[in-house]
Amino acid sequence: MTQAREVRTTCPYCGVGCGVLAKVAADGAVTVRGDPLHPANFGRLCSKGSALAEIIDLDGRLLHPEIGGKRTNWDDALDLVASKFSQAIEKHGSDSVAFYVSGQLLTEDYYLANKLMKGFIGSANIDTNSRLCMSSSVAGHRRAFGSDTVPGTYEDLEKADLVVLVGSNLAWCHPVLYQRIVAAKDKRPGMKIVVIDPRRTMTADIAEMHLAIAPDGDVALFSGLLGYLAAKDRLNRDYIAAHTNGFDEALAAAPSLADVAAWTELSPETLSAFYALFAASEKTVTVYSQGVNQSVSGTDKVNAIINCHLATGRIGKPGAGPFSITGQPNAMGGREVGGLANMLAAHMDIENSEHRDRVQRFWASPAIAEKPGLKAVDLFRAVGDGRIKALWIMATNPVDSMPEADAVQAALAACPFVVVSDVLARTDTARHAHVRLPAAGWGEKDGTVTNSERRISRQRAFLPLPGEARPDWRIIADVARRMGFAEAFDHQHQAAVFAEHAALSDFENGGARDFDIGRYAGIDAEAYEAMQPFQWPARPEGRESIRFFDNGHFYTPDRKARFIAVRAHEKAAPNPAYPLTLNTGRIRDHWHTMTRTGKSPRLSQHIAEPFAEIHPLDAALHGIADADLVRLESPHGSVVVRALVTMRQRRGSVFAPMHWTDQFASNARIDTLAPAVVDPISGQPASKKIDIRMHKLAASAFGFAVMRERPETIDADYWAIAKCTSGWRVELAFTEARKDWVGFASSLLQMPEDADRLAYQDQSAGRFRLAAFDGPILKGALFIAPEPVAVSRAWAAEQLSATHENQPQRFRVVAGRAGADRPDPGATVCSCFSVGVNQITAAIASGCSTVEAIGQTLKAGTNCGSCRSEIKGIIDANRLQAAE
Ligand SMILES: Nc1nc2c(c(=O)[nH]1)N[C@H]1C(S)=C(S)[C@@H](COP(=O)(O)OP(=O)(O)OC[C@H]3O[C@@H](n4cnc5c(=O)[nH]c(N)nc54)[C@H](O)[C@@H]3O)O[C@H]1N2
Ligand SMILES: Nc1nc2c(c(=O)[nH]1)N[C@H]1C(S)=C(S)[C@@H](COP(=O)(O)OP(=O)(O)OC[C@H]3O[C@@H](n4cnc5c(=O)[nH]c(N)nc54)[C@H](O)[C@@H]3O)O[C@H]1N2
Ligand code: SF4
Ligand SMILES: [Mo]
Repeated sequence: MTQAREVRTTCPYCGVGCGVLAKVAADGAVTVRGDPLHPANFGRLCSKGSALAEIIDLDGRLLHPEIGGKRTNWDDALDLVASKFSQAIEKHGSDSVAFYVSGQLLTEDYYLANKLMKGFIGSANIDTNSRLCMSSSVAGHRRAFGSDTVPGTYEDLEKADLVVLVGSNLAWCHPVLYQRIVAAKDKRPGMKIVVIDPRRTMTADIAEMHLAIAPDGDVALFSGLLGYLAAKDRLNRDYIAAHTNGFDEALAAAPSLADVAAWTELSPETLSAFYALFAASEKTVTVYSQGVNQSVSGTDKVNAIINCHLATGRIGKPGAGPFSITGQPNAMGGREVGGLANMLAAHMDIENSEHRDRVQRFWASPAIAEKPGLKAVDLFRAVGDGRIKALWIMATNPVDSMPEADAVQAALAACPFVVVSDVLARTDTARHAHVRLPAAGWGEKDGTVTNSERRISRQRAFLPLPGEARPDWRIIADVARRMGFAEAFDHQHQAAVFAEHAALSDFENGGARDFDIGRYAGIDAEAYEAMQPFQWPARPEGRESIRFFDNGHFYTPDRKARFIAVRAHEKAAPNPAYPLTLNTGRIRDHWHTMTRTGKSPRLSQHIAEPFAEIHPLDAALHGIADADLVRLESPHGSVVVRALVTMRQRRGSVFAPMHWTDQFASNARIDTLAPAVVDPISGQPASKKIDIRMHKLAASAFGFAVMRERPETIDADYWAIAKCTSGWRVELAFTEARKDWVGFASSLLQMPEDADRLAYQDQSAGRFRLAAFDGPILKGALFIAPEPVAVSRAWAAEQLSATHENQPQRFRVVAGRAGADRPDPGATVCSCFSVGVNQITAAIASGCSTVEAIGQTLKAGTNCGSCRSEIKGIIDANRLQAAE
């Protein structure tokens, strides 16, 4: 019998980069826990990290290479990919092919993809989903620092007296980092938090100040702050003189307080209070992510923030600095290898002939890209108009995540040759592939990732490779060899790829480039296996500071940082045809296009349906009530989602998550609405400010169903499906009521003719209920009503796991009612222990008045802690109710 073993690895989700201990029991069962020794998380994990064992099953996996949708062998698939790419290059030139890659590749995969395209194919047509994610931060860093450097480290968030979170929903998107701030604030209650976000997110619940800024008011806000700091004499003149250029021009661009107020729609009092707090807090960290990056003024927002830190000398010091926090597990690794179309490898510049020459000599390559390649939006346009003849997509799902997603879909459908490497067989993108290559997933592959604080950690395999899946780096090297580049891609082990990457970072560096991990240039397989997490720089000689720029020493020609004179754009006139602003983003328990979190019953319970957060006044104006279905429309497309009416939303704005795809809902791909409008400097799409209109979808019937097997197709005008413990749960709506509900139920529940069923129908009232049993096992149940169905979702889903021996128990299912002995837990709040809102409310009623007390009574919030702010929200809401 095999022995149980525990493997040190890293979480494959967000850029916090938490260490994970994955334990494989003797019987093969996998459990995970946080690695207490990892410096990113010290043992903590969030809800997504805690549920990692639920997503490693082989359900839906792509396990064999496919050509034209048919299984084939690796040799044929690789030969075809290599020959199609070679032919296109020969016939149409090297710019007629492209790679579209991902911040979810490991550094070794990414390094080889970039090397193949830029050094051997000789084009820079490799771009990445990081274009949609933090390219504005990269551009802002390069403008200010001359390099793409993140100056600080996580510890700074704990040491700061003031943490300003701009366009970051840290509580849901970087939960462990958020927990670290919460813990620091508990210890040092004087610490202040400011959240700048148009909507009141869960993150705002720990904030002293929430500035509900008008969309894209950030340039005006921070430019105004620079003016305030100068006016109040709070500048660090020594730092400005010694280490920077361009201060006067930047200051001259600062707007008046009145202008800032007009731009941000914040009162002068609120602005002054924030400015005074910033001015007074020497130890300030400004954290920012997508509310800053994903904007037409994204790069300017980044520089407006950095300007304020340079002007006060608050950079690279313990507890002080601007901090761009990355989304994906290896967004930073991608930047290090130069995976963006406008970068070279190892933080070198494609426009710099010396750099190009250096990289080419190091690679001993036949070619080197001479100019930047196509950025994501332009790249898919070039696919659409036929300029790109062969495209290889790795570890990303652009048919769901790119703006003008329907145009991207059409472009893929028209492209002569599309290759998709993915772990799943069915994604909205893989559907359009001529060749599908089965990639090894998390837990099966070995490599490195770099987190937001420049810390490089190992991901380690603890599972065998399933089917014929292979690690991405190996697939890329196999194709490169077949294209005639055998010598440069003869790596036998991922350690050899990492060693080469490390050697390039140190090659003719001599302190001229920030990214240097030369200490690892000679690493062998054994040392690589034992590698501990480390932060760069890791130069061959000696140890050095883990922070950058405290003493200047920027990477510009004169070693000084650059202030950038940024001005707020003219405010666009409202668009009467599309009067609302759609803001898009994330929820706590789902990851992007749900290819992994959608497999987890626990994570699928927190929010099981696509939705739109709408302000109560906007809802009233549109005749929309909570739980109605609404259609959101832009000139590019339309979606149907559930209305969530909430005061957390700003008037005039609607928020919808980016997660739902055609695999999980009838019509909820949010990027079909987004125009492909980008920041002119970074090329990053403006995913947070989309002109839309909205109306209520008149439904004649609503439905809810649970079933053991996922139906092949769902014949309803609206549906959304989510995994639950023993099957699936589905929300339904119909514009016209049906006559034959039994027929509908038969196909939805995949009910055999002779199934044992109980049904109830009131045709005139539009009500129908049916439950089908296989012995004591519930096969499925369907509930139809003229209004949104009021059955407890958690209870109904649980019935799939329960046994129903006798008739009263079966009747209860049809009645949609729990017995008095089984109270309805309500919507899941704590995913780790499956605790619902009703259970928490009951505990509050019986005397629990703190998050800790709830934890002691129900365990809720005591594992990953991601739901603690929601629990606090429920306690506060109950307190308010009691006071009324
Ligand atoms: N649970 C979960 N966590 C994730 C991910 C996930 O899919 N799910 N994805 C990861 C990835 S790749 C990324 S990039 C990160 C993203 O992490 P975040 O950037 O924190 O997440 P978002 O929800 O995209 O957007 C953040 C906030 O920006 C606000 N915002 C919108 N417009 C503006 C504006 O004009 N100004 C300001 N100041 N704020 C604005 C939005 O209201 C939103 O609350 O999350 C990572 N972590
Ligand atoms: N409207 C709107 N759109 C957005 C955003 C937004 O906020 N709003 N955010 C943008 C941002 S920040 C991001 S990062 C993107 C994310 O968008 P995507 O990158 O498109 O989303 P994912 O679902 O993470 O796609 C990853 C794919 O890789 C596969 N995969 C997982 N592991 C591996 C592996 O090891 N190898 C290979 N080959 N494949 C693997 C998964 O199955 C999945 O199909 O979305 C962007 N789009
Ligand atoms: S915060 Fe959560 S999702 Fe992010 S790395 Fe840590 S465990 Fe993974
Ligand atoms: Mo991202």
